[in-house]
Amino acid sequence: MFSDQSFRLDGRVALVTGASYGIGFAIASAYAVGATIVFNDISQELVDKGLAAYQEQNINARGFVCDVTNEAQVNAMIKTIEAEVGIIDILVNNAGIIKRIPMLEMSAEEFRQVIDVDLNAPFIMAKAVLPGMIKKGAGKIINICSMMSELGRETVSAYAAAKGGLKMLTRNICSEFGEHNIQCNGIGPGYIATPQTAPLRERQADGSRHPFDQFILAKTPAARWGTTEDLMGPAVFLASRASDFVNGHVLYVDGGILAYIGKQP
Ligand code: NAP
Ligand code: GCO
Repeated sequence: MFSDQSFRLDGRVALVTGASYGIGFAIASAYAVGATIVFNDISQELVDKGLAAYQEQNINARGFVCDVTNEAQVNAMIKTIEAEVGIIDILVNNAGIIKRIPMLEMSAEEFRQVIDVDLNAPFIMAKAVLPGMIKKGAGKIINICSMMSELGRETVSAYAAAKGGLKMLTRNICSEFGEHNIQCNGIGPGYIATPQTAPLRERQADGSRHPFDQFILAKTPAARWGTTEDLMGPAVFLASRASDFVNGHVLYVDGGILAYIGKQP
């Protein structure tokens, strides 16, 4: 039966990767209204920074140092979480990197590094949590995709390849595990003001907006950059019972970019 409880996450265990700050931190903070929060990041320094930030919001989060590309580290972390916190109900694959390098200048090694964090790691993470979810008969996996799951752009070949692949991994996890009452969906953030996009928003020497900043404002019907708060409601929806029949979908939270041809001259 539908009620206001349908959107609540009480009693759930949510693991958000790379969630010391930025989009992951915002999503975990939204989940903390009902769920127990666990996060990881790549270094102790970042985990400590994250723990302090959660504490400031009165959120009692557990933080782990874990490189999401390292299968042994991931499996050890999941084993500890399952033993000490509980089976993971909600996994958000948020950790990601970008390298903005023109394709002809990009080395194969640089390309591989992006694919490793943005595509191979969500596979490793999902593989580690799925057995627990199958045992429980329920689970939510949310992959943080991108505009680049749909669109290309100069300098982001590896990122676009990885995020396009992540969209298809999302559909495949849905296909393979839907019968276990496991939903795997993506969120495709538009251009969100975080440290990852700070170089694209830097003010020019004369105080004017960066040309890329102006380009994004013109491409976005909402005429602004997104905030990390903009992702909270969609992330809660996809983690909650209200979305139990939504599977293999990417929810674009982009202020309308994908619907828009761009400002007419
Ligand atoms: P971000 O700077 O990309 O934050 C990601 C976090 O993941 C950082 O703490 C990062 O650590 C961590 N991380 C990187 N590699 C890792 C690894 N191997 N193992 C564990 N953690 C690792 O900031 P964000 O902008 O909040 O991005 C979050 C996600 O949203 C990413 O997947 C990104 O691609 C996606 N996204 C962002 C936007 C946007 O406009 N900002 C739009 C669409 C999608 P370091 O700080 O050391 O790198
Ligand atoms: C870029 C940006 C994007 C965004 C985001 C868009 O250089 O074009 O960094 O890739 O971060 O992923 O959805």
